[in-house]
Amino acid sequence: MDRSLIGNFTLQAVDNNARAGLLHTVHGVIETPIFMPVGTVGSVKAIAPDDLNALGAQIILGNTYHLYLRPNDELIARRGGLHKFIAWDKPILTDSGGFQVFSLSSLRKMTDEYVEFRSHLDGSKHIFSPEKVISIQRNLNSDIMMQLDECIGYGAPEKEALKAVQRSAAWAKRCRDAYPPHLVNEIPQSENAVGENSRGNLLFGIVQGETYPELREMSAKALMDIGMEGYAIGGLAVGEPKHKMVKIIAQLNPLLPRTKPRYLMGVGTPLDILYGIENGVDMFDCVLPTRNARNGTLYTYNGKINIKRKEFAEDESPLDEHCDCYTCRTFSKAYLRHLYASQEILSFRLNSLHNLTFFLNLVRNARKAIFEGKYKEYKAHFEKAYADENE
Ligand code: PRF
Ligand code: ZN
Repeated sequence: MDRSLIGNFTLQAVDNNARAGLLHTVHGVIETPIFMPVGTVGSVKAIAPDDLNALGAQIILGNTYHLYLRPNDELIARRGGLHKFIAWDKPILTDSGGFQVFSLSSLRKMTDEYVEFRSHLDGSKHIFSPEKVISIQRNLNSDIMMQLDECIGYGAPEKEALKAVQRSAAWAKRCRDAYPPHLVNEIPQSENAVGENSRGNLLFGIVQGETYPELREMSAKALMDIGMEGYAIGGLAVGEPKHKMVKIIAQLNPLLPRTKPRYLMGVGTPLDILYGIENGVDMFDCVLPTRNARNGTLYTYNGKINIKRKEFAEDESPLDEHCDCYTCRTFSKAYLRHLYASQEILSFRLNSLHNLTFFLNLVRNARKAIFEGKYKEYKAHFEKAYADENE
């Protein structure tokens, strides 16, 4: 049962299991399904807020782990919060830091109480507890806060996965207690508060359980008993085969409350996103568009290309005939190849603008297709164009 009483999500249309909705936050309403560009340290790499607005980005992601270590959440609070600090007045979601502690820091010590780690920047020692990551995220004033969770890698024995599920559930409860529903319902005095559905900042739980269906179900139910404003699916895209990932998402679809947003963390490729939407997921984030932009891998309507390739040396055509971004409206492939070969900073920027446009259009057009009842046909095109994609 979903105990959360807060009406922060409106389901507008469904097409089979694919959903279109509105997610209400203090800093504005987000149209779902949505892709969230990643701005780990408070900047989407090579892209200014003006550009993000031009691309139609509706929400970006920040990171508790990074922003706590540098420049520190208290400094950001003194600057008026993360929105003001980075000059972005639309919604921000922050990851809780647990996942980054695993992937970036060293010398971790994990107990049921907290995780102790050393900074990847200077080796200094720190502790994240559920209460601490809520305090950091409240200092940042992120619209969507994530619970502290434990994400174990693919291939862990079931006993270990069970322990992580139990620990993550206990931590979800402690995050909820540190940020109870009455605080969510306190509508803050923000000049950006939009509409009567606006609420305070939201807290999302994270479903873990590796690829064990019973553990996934146990994890989802524990979170729903606590009551969250949204439900994330964590612990996927960490090395498991694709069909196992899709199977877990499909399994969770009927279990999670229909009236709350679902967020598939750190996913993914265009096809992963389309499979997620097909199975009831509303929100996605991934570094792929920006990271790949910087190494010359560009997404187009007809598949991925590598701008390095010699065949583009004298190609006058735009990168993607179907794209309306600044890069595609203005420059030839020949010039983009030259900028890349010369390792010009402009190459990062133009390629990132294009790739982000591609991912934002991918979900924007998926939303349109859901309203029209044509999601299956929409997905079919990309299944063909991206048939041999495997990264
Ligand atoms: N937990 C958290 N952040 C995450 C993940 C997770 O499991 C993943 C897994 N794909 C990405 N980011 N807190
Ligand atoms: Zn483009």
